[in-house]
Amino acid sequence: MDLETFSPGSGRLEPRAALRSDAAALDLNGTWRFRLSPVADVPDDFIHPDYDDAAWDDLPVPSHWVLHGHGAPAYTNVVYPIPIDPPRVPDENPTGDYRRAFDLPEGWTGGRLRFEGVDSFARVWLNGHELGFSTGSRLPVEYDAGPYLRPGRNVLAVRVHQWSAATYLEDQDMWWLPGIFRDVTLTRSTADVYVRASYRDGRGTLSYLEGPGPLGVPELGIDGLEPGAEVTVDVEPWTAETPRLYEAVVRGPEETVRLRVGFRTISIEDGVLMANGRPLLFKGVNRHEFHPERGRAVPYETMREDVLLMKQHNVNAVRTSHYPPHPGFLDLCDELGLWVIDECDLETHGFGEVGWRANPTDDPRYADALLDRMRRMVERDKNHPSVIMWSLGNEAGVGRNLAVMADWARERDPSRPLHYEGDRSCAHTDVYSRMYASHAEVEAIGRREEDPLDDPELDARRRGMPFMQCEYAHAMGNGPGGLAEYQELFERYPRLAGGFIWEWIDHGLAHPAYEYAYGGDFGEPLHDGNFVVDGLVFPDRTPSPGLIDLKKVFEPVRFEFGDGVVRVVNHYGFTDLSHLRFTATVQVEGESLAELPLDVPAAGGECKLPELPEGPVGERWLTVRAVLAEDLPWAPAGHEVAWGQALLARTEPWEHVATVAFNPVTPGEGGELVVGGCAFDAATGRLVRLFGTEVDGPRLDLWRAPTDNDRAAGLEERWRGLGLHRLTHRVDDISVGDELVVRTRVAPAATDLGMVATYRWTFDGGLRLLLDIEPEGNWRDPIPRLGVTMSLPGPAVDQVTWFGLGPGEAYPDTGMAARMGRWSATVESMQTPYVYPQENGHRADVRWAELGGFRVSGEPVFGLTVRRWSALELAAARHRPDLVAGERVYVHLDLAHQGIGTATCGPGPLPAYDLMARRATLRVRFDQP
Ligand code: IPT
Repeated sequence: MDLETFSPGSGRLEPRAALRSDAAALDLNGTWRFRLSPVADVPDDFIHPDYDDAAWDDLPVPSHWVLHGHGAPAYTNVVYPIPIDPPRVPDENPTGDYRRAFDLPEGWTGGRLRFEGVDSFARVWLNGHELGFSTGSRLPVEYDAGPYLRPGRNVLAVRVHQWSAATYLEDQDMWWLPGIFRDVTLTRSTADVYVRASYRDGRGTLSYLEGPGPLGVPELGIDGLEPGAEVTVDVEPWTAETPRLYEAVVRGPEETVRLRVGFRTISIEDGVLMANGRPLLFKGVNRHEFHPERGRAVPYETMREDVLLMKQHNVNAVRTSHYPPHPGFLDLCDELGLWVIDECDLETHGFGEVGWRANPTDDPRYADALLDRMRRMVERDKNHPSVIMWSLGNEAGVGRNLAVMADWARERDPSRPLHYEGDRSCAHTDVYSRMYASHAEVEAIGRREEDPLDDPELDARRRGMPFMQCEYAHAMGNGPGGLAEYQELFERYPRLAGGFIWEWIDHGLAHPAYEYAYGGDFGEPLHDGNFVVDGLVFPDRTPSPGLIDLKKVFEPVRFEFGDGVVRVVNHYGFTDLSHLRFTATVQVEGESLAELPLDVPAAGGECKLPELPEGPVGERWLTVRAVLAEDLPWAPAGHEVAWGQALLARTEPWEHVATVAFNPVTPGEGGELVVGGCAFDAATGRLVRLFGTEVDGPRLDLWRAPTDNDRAAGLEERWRGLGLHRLTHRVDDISVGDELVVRTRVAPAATDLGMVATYRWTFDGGLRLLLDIEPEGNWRDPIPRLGVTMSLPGPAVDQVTWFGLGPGEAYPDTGMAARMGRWSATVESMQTPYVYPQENGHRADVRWAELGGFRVSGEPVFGLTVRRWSALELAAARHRPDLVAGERVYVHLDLAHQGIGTATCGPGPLPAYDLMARRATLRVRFDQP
């Protein structure tokens, strides 16, 4: 067989919609027999029904063979793992032979073999007869099995090659995972149905374009609608917020087909993207299909979990990066409500490495294959109300085959705009889409002040288009930072239709030693490391802080506080607030005093706050929350949708601490200076005992374990270059009087940059530290952090309770989800387990914290991080299991941290979040709890 053919397949039936039919179907998923060969050129005697496969292995279908002990997965982002020489492929071409015997039910005749997805080149035989071959891994294919089916036992044989001419079209940033990874069925369904359901001002028009018989929608009184006919009736519209579906039934001569119809109209008016006549703002994510054990063979329950998690985190849109998903996913989007950009299975990114020479996108020999992919996607998914845009593909450069795809799609489905990011001229699209544009550029585009294209006609056309970021805010590791500022722009300029975060899930594969593996962990000679671990949820779908922040930033309800009032602003696009219940809670020092219901009109608006009770003295915060009033299909009643906080009364710093007579520091035994239960080493001035507990530090510290974003921004290199991870400390002066003053100079070797750090200790029942920091020399680069680190014996700290922002981590440009309150956590649970370990777990704006044997309070606040390993150990770790609790517990008390940004792809932190070396004073006080 010619693997190097440009042809997308042979023997295949015309593509058609994924439908629910009552026609008989045989599920051919399950245990197949399997054999892997390292090369493509293997005898094909296995196709015979009587071939003895006893020596083969079992393999589940759907699955990827590399995740079942045959070969290994490999990860590359842009680069091809094979030489770029289209359409040629290497002789080393992992080839999986599959066999499956099945019994045909009594009386069964005819049928189609349907494969929902095979990665990558599949050749199929039934009872020794060849049915054909196919490419297009994430697209369905059907063969007519009828002529070769026989009563009783049948044997299906499939040969799957990993590499073929089609490989050049599938260079998405993901694991290379071959195999029959989606469902296989023998079905007697042959029907295709095409409906279009539009909406305008309370009326829905159902156009029944194609189908095998009359169509009815009983709920709407529609009956006997013939193909080619159209009807307009009163309906409720479909939106992602109100996913109203109507069940339609098509009665054909051979089968009855059911589909769910949603009425909605997508349009572009004056350069604004609209749904049902109202502006549509994408609060989206890019979703790859991924499961840590199963790769892209994602179980239905997992797809459902994705949709539920998205809905619960205020996400309203998905781009199916970078291929059509399992059809079941789109059913879930219809049902639970998500706007979908359905993307074709096309990416040729690696040609960018060779100046786009021989890019298939511009090679007429590949035209059929590209058109075939577009057709199979559109035909399969054309009836989904959730699908509101077609995307031609991702990162496939420019070329004439884009026109072939676009022209056909416009003709076949004029109702959906076309998307493609890779061609800046937008010659073939209806929306202007970019990825990772900076805030400044997004703003310029919002004002229609972007740099012009060379071609004035194309420029004028593009300037009239809505703008979206198909990818922005790269969620790799700690981050992304800058979300709130993007959202603010999207909401300010009508031209901006929002965007899609890159990306939904970390593609970390479950691994016995590493917990989660990334590129290189399977010995791949060429790989892109942990760039595949860049999601809003961890591989097991635990939300990362990035997703929690995103939920806050995407909130559909906002609260603005005034004197005795709160203004509730509805940010939904299509619904009012009647499905929500509102409450107001008052907390003093994080302890709830009262929770009162709040009456909010369905349209939102200004509400008087209820009489708030008197209570103990302390910092008082008001929290207003919007929760679901009743169960919805995607979350139970009580689920929090939005919240806001306002400070009602502050306390003077340290006012709650009783002042006692000042105690002078006195010389103790063994060269110690003793005060209360605390002691300092007389020679170094270093605190060695804190209320009876041995302690090392606090000492000035500037280092943090670089984040992926720090690395990508070039900061790690500069920080290491400066030596900020290896500071030396020199004591210049110690004076003991009313206070203990220790003057030090802290600096890395090999530079004249340094910081003069002066510690002033006093004791008044509590131990009070005033640390003055003054940079010396010409500090140019942002520094990682500014604060102190101290360590104590591990068992000294277990549970941490703090009053400040929480419960999760927060950095200058992240942590929008952190709210003021009193929080408690074990040291273990204060760690954010990024798959690639890095700085994490910083709690911001902490007023005070209790850590077992002592309490630390700030004047007014400090940042708190507590770990069972040092920042150096954290920086050295490569996988989660590398982090092992040591004998010490490290407590970092910070004045400031460098921003996070999203430089792994996109801009670094906005300038306001750069931490420059500066004169600063840290004030903290330690007390016995
Ligand atoms: C962009 C890709 O479209 C996406 O698949 C992913 O690789 C992402 O980057 C980074 O994780 S392309 C890049 C050149 C901006």
